[in-house]
Amino acid sequence: MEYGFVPNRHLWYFEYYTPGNCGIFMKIDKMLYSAKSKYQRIDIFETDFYGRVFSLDGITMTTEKDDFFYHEMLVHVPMFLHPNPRKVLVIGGGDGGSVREVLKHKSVEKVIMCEIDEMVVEAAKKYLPLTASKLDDPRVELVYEDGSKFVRNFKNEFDVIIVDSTDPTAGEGGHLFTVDFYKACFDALTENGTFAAESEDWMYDGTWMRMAYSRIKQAFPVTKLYLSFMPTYPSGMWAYTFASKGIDPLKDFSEEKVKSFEEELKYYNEEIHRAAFALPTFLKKELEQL
Ligand code: AAT
Repeated sequence: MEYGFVPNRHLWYFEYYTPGNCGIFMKIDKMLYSAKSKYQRIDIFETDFYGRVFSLDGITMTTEKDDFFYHEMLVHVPMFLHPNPRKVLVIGGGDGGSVREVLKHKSVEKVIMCEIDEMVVEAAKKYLPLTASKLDDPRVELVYEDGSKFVRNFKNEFDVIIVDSTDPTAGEGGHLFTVDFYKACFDALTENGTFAAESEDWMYDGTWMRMAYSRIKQAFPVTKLYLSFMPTYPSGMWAYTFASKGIDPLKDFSEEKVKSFEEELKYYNEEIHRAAFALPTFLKKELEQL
């Protein structure tokens, strides 16, 4: 590993956080892929510290070092809360990390991943093999369409819906942050249906975090925000919203089910599940007002 700041001999990646005057940077060891799709600029590069990094329009989506923090927390919370998830819809998530986690649950017979940008999926399969490892599994169906339109084709169909979307301000992500979209997700879920959506961070994108939560609340009777560490996303503290037609994320949670899970999990466990729903006082107060 090379220490020290020698800017002229290297390529550097800078992600600017909202409102644009601070952020994160990394030294690029090798560019693996750069392209402009119809929707966004896609970059995948090798770094010494974070492993391979996938970025869209200069915003970090996945790094090999911490992809499990985000994907495990987004996926296993709604998956473990459903009594028997068989059919799952992932919206966005083109790198494949969410699908990989969904398929750790043996009850799953089918996962549809609706990603708007086929070029993201093709690039992930080629350059992010650890994250995209399950995209060719026979239980997976890939659909290339705007998820906010696709979900409207279904009523009472999916046991779990996972929204692994870009920020509302980036690419086509905004469609996945509307009340109409969340209502369509509600309709597409079965009676015991559970739902989770990435919901930004309090520090830099608090307006969107509150917006996502309050809009999901307009569509679902049970809506709870939860948090996890996510080192390479803005502020390192990431928010997600769990929602359901009736299942409560704490009262209906079975610790035994998690303890007896046979697949390897690196972040999520039964204690983390409960702890993730414990919110700091300032955040609790803010959400009570919404
Ligand atoms: N799991 C990786 C993390 C992501 S990727 C989000 C994906 O959502 C992208 O591949 C993008 O192309 C896709 N996407 C964006 N809009 C839509 C849409 N309307 N329909 C379907 N897919 C869409 C998310 C990282 C979170 C950001 C952290 N700051």
